[in-house]
Amino acid sequence: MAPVVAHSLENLQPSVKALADTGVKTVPSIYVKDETDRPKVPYNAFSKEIPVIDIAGLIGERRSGIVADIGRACSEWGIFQIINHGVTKSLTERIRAEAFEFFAMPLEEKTVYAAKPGQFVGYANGSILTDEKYMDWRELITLRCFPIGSRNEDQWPRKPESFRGTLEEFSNSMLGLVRDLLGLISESLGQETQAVEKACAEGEEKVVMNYYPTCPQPDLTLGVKRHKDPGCLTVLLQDQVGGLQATKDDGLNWATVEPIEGALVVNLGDQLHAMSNGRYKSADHRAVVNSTATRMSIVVFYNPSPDCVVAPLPGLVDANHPALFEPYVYQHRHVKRMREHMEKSNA
Ligand SMILES: O=C(O)CCC(=O)C(=O)O
Ligand SMILES: [Fe+2]
Repeated sequence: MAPVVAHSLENLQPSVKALADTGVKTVPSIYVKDETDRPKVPYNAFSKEIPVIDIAGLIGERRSGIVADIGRACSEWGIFQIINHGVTKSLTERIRAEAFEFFAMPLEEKTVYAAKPGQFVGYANGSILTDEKYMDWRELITLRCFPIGSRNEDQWPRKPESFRGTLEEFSNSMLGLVRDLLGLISESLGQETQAVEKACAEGEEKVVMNYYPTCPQPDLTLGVKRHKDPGCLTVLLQDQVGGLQATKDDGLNWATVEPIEGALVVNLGDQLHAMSNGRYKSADHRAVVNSTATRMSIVVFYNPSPDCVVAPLPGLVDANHPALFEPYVYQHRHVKRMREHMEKSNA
């Protein structure tokens, strides 16, 4: 394990963007992954396998077909794309442009928003955790958006000037979409529309912006290591570069999500896997980088409230379908890793 360090200017230097800007020819060893973790499928070998679902006409007669498509995608992949989702192009373009401006700032200016020890929000290089064995080839900023009282507003960038207003607009619009999707997913499980949202208690929304500069040796590293999202539902806005990969056979084959102009990627996290009593997959995914184009993703995470008791939805448990998960408190299970890290960094 690498030692725990603070996200200070000294420790963030050089960030991956600074490395890319200076034209490094080799990847520093801290970014080089173990042989078995390195990507074998390039960032632009796009797959046609991951479902693309048109959700136009949600309230009308198309709804039952959309629900059926979503149910299939959730049980087979745990990841799919949606088009005609109602989040406007002008808003996604604005947030993208402003996030790009943020990452383009000198490291000194970004470090103003650096993650503080023990708090897993704000700006970081590689990972918000600082005790990872290998670093990821990315810079990121994590912004809490909902409930309003949970906002880390001191770390919401003040530059560009319109950033905060755009983030507010984007997170509101995405939260509306997330709620619609949770309704469709609940119905696809044969439950009432509000079932999953209610089961999350007062759900939390955070936005993570990932910036992946070009990398001289993309075969040796990853933008984000293989993982499943710890929360409930994730909606991701990617650009036209490509790099998000998912596997449904435990890493044997990797499918690269094809960038589609105007589409959003939806993936399920561990909490929906548990709430669905194992019927739906938590998407197993990672991001790869490349040597020609900088990539950026803007990711909305919807998680249960920290004190929420997570369990399979009662309507999905009966004599023939015993509960596969004992109830647990969300933060005890999934913030445990963060806690352990926090104890180390406070030591
Ligand atoms: O950038 C991507 O495509 C993936 C990002 C991701 O998986 C995450 O932030 O959890
Ligand atoms: Fe993820």
